[in-house]
Parts: sequence; C-alpha cells; structure tokens
Amino acid sequence: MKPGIEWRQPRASAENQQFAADLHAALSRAPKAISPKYFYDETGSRLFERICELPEYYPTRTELALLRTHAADMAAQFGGGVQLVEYGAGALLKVRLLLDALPRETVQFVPVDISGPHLLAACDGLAGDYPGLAIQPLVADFTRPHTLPPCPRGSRRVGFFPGSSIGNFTPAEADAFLRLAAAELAGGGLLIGIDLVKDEAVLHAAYNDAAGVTAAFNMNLLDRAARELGAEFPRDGFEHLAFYNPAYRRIEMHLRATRALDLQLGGEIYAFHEGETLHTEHSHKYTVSGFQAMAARAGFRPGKVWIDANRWFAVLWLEAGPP
Ligand code: AVI
Repeated sequence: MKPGIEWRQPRASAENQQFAADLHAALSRAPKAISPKYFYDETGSRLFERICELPEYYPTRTELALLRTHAADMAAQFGGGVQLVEYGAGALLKVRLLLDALPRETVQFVPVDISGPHLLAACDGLAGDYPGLAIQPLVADFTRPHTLPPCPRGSRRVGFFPGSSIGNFTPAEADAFLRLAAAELAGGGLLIGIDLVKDEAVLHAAYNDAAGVTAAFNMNLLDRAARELGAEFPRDGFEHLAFYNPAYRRIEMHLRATRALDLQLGGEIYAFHEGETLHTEHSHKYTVSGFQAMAARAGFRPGKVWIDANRWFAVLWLEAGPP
C-alpha cells in the first residue's frame, strides 16, 4: 500500500465516526442542534467561498477593504519583529494584506488549521508568492490547548483571527478561545474581525441570498450526512431557515421540516414534526464596546479599532497583558 494512503483512510473514517456520533447526539437532543463545523467538507467550503462573493454577504468584502486600507496602521500596532499566528488559517488570503505591510525579514508566520492537507497546500502557495518568508504551519485545533513554535527572540507574538469566525462560537466558546489566546499571546496582541449589530434587514438578506447559495450551504449538512453516513430522508422535506434573534444578537440558521418526516441514520429513526428544526449555526453580532468588555474579561486591553463607513464590520486590536 502506498504510504500516503495508509494514514489517510483511517483518518477519513475517524472523521466520519465523529460526524456520525455528533449527528446522532444532535438528533437526540431537544431542540435538535449540531456544530456548524460540519458544514465545511469540500462542497461546503466551496459553497462558503461563493457566499463570500454574494452581493448580499457584506462581511468578507467589508473586512477586506478595512485590511486593504489600514494594513500599515494595523501592522504598526504589532511593534518590531512579529510571530504572526493566524487562527483557522484556511486559504491564507487575508493575511497577505498584513504581510504586504510588514518587512518580510521581521516576520515568522504560523498558520494554525485543523485540516493538514489544505493548510500545507495554502502554505506552498504563500511560500511561492512570498519568497524568504519564514512559515511554520501548525496542524492543530486552535480552540484546544496546543503548542506554538517558540517566539523568535526579540519578537512579539500576534494573533490574527479574521472573518468574524468568533461569531460562530457560543459565548462560552468565545470566552474560552479569548482566554486561551490572551495566555499564549501574552506580551503581544490579537487582531480580530467582528461582525457588528446592525439593521436586521441587512442581516436577513446576508443569510437569505436571492441565489440560494446560503440555503445550499445549510442543506449541505444533511447532503453530507447522506453522502458520507448513508443517512436517508426526504430531501424536499427540509428548508433553509435563517433569522435574526435579537435576544441573543445572533443570526440563527436551521433546517426546518416542512412536514412530519423521518430521518434514518445508522439504523436509528429520528422523527421530525412539521416545523421542527435542526439548529445548524449561530452567527453572533457584536457591539465594539461589548466585544472589548468580553476580551477584557479574558485578559486583553482594548486598542485601536477600524470600522467601515456603514459601521457594519470592525477589526479590533487587543493588547495581551504581559506574561
Ligand atoms: C464563517 N462564518 C463567519 C460565516 C458567518 O457569517 O457566520 C458562516 C456563514 N454562514 C452563513 N453564511 C456564512
């Protein structure tokens, strides 16, 4: 057997087992709810890329514009040498705007992502475009304790967490992540993108696009269960539901049963009554002061803030107290 295949096979099935276990648990609880991390198989990641380009989905282009306009000012907060740690690195597109504003020889870039093959492919691309840049990828779940490479002497460790990905965490998960980041970035800081509370109509449109891409992204969770786990259900019995819940300041995404139906998974049958939902994602929206207060409780001092003219999206600099 070829060496590469030996480890890939069991890894895929371990992922499937975890997905199956989490989906069984999700369908057994009331209300039914599952982690949004299961959106992101290859199909889901492609659909998310399409979402980012939709006219209604403002966060990506608004944050990119902020980074493009203010990268030099942001980089100036970092100080001299920097070990730049990107959490949930993905395609490594946004960080290029920061790297362009930093003297290459002063940067060690540490992208952290759970998906090894994708991370390494993205690093290859980055290395080709940024010759001489020190890149130390780390394959890890950044929400769990992990060990970063030692910070080069004379450098500050700076975290980068763009995309308002923190909005998909529960408040407890966001607090846990900020505490972990404050500890490992001590003496440095965190540059983070957050989506702001705004007119509900703008939010509603962003998660209910006219082309139906977000609906397909949401539905991919069940499509994936059918593909990978053999789940059986009437596909036309589920519809995309996304709405703003003002009590929690979050968009909620659900898959709603349009009629009473059964979903079969691994020999178990899960009944949905008409209108019952599987909660698939929440996307929290923040105020700048509310987010800074949460970050302060976790050990950060608020620094500079960059906001677009509509006040829809913000990038925050947070100083992590000394070790
Ligand atoms: C990745 N995350 C920040 C996106 C969001 O807006 O919460 C995921 C998404 N869900 C639906 N559209 C986009």
